[in-house]
Amino acid sequence: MEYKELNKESVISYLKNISEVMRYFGEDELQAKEIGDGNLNFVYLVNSKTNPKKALIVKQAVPYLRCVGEEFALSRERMTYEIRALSEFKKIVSEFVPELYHVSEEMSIVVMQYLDSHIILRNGLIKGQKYPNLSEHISTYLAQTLFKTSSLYLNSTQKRQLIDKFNSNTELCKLTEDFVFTSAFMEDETNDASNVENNPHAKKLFEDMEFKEKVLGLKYKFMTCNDALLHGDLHTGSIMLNDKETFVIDPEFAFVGPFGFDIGALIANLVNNYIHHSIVTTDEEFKEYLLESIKEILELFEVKFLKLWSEQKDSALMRDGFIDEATAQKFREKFVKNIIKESIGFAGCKMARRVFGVAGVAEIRGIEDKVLRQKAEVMALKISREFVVGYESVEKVDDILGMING
Ligand code: ADP
Ligand code: SR1
Ligand code: MG
Repeated sequence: MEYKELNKESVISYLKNISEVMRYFGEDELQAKEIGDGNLNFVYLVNSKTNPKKALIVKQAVPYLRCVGEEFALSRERMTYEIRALSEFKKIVSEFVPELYHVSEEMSIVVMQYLDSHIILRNGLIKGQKYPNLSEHISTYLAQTLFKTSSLYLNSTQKRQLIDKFNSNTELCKLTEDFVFTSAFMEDETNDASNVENNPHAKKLFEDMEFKEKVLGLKYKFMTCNDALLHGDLHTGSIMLNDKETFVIDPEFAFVGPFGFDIGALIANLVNNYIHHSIVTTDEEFKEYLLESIKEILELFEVKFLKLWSEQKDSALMRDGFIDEATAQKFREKFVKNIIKESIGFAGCKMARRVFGVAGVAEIRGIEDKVLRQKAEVMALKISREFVVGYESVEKVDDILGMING
């Protein structure tokens, strides 16, 4: 079918021709509304008029960047990578990926399970909601997806095929190169002009050569490392959950990149939330919960990743019998420590880009009181600087907590 941009009326006619979807809805009359709150795409909630709980999500990419407008062209091929990544991750961690009902690369569409009792993690955390399974679930997600798409698990052919399948996601990789590693740290027309102008903190950041030199090193890793298949945009807006279940959505930025990038994205966004609660609610107990969650996620990730690795005898990297077990153990432990270090460098870039860059986060840019917002921005810049300049000296998870509340 030739590509057509849908709206809340035509999405229903489109679905009427999709047998897997109509099997789900039966003869029910359907209604649709657009509920997208992301930066890039359109998301429709389609449900039965008589039984509104019978519902599916239709997500369609349009040939531009939604948060900027039609003048910022962006090819809709990004949905092809989202479809591929959802399918790939479904094979590895099916419990954390929504059910897919229909996908179409031609229409840049995915129809998936409606997560009706789940909330976007960012929104839950802003309200001070704690999630008892978050650390356990997300550390499993990270360990499984990163390990099982890497050369530590796959054989050489499988790994190269994975790179071929994902690393032509050039436009979205370029968006990250530009918006996460570059424009937010210099004068650029895409920045949040109302805030940058005459702002001494922006001037200081843009002139901070020690920080920017480290950012260049991290950007280079992002551009050249082929460690594992990444989600590519694993902020707290890409996780939907409740007390029992956790789902990871929106992997359109997927590509085979550095191990630390997804972990860093998550940590950055948890720290942004910590900053929100430090400045806006001053809820000490919740701040403690956030720090505890960061610690748990990183420590559980290390344990789970190492366990998966110790059980894998042969891979693209390792041949059984190549080294003795004690040497292998030492190699693995050092390797995982490096992933954690690197993730903190990426976390720093990810935090700092949200201060003056085109896309802010609700925790900071959403603060209405200007004085409080600036306090939050200064705190974000201070922590992100600690992360970016100091990530190579991180030895243990407590060093990271020290950088956050130091
Ligand atoms: P974008 O690619 O534009 O960032 P997202 O995939 O993040 O779009 O989706 C935007 C919003 O749509 C999410 O923040 C969430 O509120 C809603 N959404 C997306 N997928 C689902 C789903 N499977 N179930 C319920 N809501 C969803
Ligand atoms: C214009 S950049 C938009 C941002 O939104 C996505 O969620 C990514 O984080 C991207 O950098
Ligand atoms: Mg998104």
